[in-house]
Amino acid sequence: MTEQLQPWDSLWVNVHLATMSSAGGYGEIRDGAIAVRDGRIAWLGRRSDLPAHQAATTHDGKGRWVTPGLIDCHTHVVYGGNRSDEFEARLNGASYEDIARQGGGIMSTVRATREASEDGLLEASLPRVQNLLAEGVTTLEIKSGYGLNLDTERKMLRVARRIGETMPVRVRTTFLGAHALPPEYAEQADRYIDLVCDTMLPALASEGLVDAVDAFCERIGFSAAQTARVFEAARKHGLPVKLHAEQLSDQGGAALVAQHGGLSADHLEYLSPEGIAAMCKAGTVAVLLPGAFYFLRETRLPPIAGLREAGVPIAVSTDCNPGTSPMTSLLLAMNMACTLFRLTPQEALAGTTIHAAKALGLADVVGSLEVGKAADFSVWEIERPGELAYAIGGNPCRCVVNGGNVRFTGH
Ligand code: DI6
Ligand code: FE
Repeated sequence: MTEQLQPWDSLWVNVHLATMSSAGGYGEIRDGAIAVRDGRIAWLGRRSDLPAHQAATTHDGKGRWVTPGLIDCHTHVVYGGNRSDEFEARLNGASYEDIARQGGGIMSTVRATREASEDGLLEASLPRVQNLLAEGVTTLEIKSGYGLNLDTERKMLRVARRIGETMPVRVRTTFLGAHALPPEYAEQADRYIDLVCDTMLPALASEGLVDAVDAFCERIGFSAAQTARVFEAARKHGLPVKLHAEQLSDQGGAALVAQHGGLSADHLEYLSPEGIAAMCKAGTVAVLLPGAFYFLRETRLPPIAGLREAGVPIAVSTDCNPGTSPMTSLLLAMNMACTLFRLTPQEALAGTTIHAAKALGLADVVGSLEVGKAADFSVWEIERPGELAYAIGGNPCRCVVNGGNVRFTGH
């Protein structure tokens, strides 16, 4: 029997497809069909073109829409405790930078994360992951960065891996040891960077816990020179880099990560034209995080028009974290990207599918509905794909397929 004639494992009919495979559009196929074999998309197209082919299971999509599974490409979803107290302090007048300088902010989450057991940390993180998955997320990036010592960074990354093993989601881990300076290294940032580069990264990489390396290049984080050292260490281990860049000020971080062939530069409110040009040249994705913009009541907009003009791919993510974006809804992030940043709904959906895949180095594997890619897709009760970025609250996700395995979301 030739490869072609092997029966499909499953076939979905009576669906509309938003393939996201063509630049600038949804790649719509109305009254389409999509077939899965061995966890991959084996065929897709108009139902009227469906070849005669056996399928072990046929699903009636009831006229719903199918999109690529959503990809949340920037999260800190694994952490201990929460920071509702700081939310309150900020509403009483304190700034995020004030709180960070007083040992709160990231450090309060570091304390809670260090104290948690590995199982406790997993248990605390799972409800957040479940919220994301319920809205059609099939790929999730998870950063470390609330440990700031070897044992706790390892614990976070192990929890991230366990999420990928126990939940129906593809997880990519990112080592963010250079997130903040731990109190043990006060006034010794360079020595802490030595620890990150010479001890933590080699150990964690050799344990298979690291898929990419990130840093926080900021006045309250690390300098461009320190960030460059982290990137060089990543290169030694053959790991791709990305960066929290230009969130609160312009540190030239986007150009730096682009020079290192970085996957993405994230946040970007203070991105300069030089940064855009460098990202364009390197093919570095711009990851917009409207949840953090909203939660910090930032007013400076990322230079969307400049990014568009330069053709820099734009991704959108939750930045789910306890300090600046306690958000577990990627659909809300898409809505905010439209309302706050004036992305179009099509750009917002590209930002959580094909461009988010690129931001994770997974553009050949996921992010669009194409034959040969993983059968990761979500089925939605909507009338048109633009509806995903439109509604606030409510969850139109009815079913999710991960590597060909069907998961009903229970709605
Ligand atoms: N930028 C952010 O928005 C988060 N980390 C970062 O580098 C905030 C992290 C926190 O405040 O806990
Ligand atoms: Fe972040």
